[in-house]
Amino acid sequence: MRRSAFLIIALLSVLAVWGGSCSKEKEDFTATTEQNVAPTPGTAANHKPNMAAGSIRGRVILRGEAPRPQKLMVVKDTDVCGLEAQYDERLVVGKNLGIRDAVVYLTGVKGGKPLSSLGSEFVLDQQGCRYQPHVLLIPVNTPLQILNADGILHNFHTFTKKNRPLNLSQPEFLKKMEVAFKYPEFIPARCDVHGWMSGWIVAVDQPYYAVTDIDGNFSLDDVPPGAYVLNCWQERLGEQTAPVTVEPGSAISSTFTFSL
Ligand SMILES: [Cu+2]
Repeated sequence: MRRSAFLIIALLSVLAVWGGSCSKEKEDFTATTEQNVAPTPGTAANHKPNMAAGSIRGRVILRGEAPRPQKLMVVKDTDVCGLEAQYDERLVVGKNLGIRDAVVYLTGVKGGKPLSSLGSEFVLDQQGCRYQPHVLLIPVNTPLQILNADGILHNFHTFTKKNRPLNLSQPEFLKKMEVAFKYPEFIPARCDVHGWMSGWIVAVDQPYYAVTDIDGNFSLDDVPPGAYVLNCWQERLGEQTAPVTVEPGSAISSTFTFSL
C-alpha cells in the first residue's frame, strides 16, 4: 500500500514537470508569434513608441540576373587577409535578387523618434582585411570605434566633402581608434595598405535610415504620419526616390528596383 502511494506521487511529479515544460514551450512560441505578427514600432529602449506612427517596409532588388560575385586578389598579408576568399562587396545580391547594403531613408520628417534610437554603440571592425559592416550608419557627433581585429597595420582613409577627411594609420598594436563625424554625409572609406578594402560610413542627422540585409529587406518604424520622400542609395547603382504617404498606424510597403 505504501509502495503504491509512493508510485502515484512519483508519477504525479513526472507529469507536473512534463506539463510545466510543455506550457513553457507554449509561452515561448506565443511570444515569438506575437513578435512576428505585430512588431512594436520604435526600437530605442528609452523611447516610448508613438501609437499613431506608421511604418515602411520593403525590399531593394535587382532586375534581371544576379552578377557573379567578383573575387578580389589578395596580394598582401595573405596569412591574415587570405584566410577566406575575398569578394567585391560593392554589389552583393542575395536571395530573390535582393541587394545588400543599400541605404533607404526618408526625407522631410519632422519630429518622430530621437536620433539616439539608431543605437548607442557604433563599431567598425577590420577583420580579415574587410570592413565589417561594409556600410555603417552612425549619428553625427557620435563616437565610432574602429577596431583592428586583424592585428596588422591598417590605414583608415575617408574621402569627404563636408566632414574633415581622415587619414589615420592603425598599427598592429592599436586595437581601437575613435573618430566622429560632424555633418551628415555618405563617406567612402579605404585602406591604403590593402587596396581592395572599401566601405562606407553614412553619417546621419535624423533616425529614419536603414541598411538592407542580405535579402534586400529594410524597415523604417515609428514614422510620424505625413507625406515624405523615400530615398534609396546603392554605391554602384545610384539613387532612386519615391513619394510615400504614411497614414496613422499604417504599414506600407515599397520596393526599389535597380538595373545594372
Ligand atoms: Cu588594411
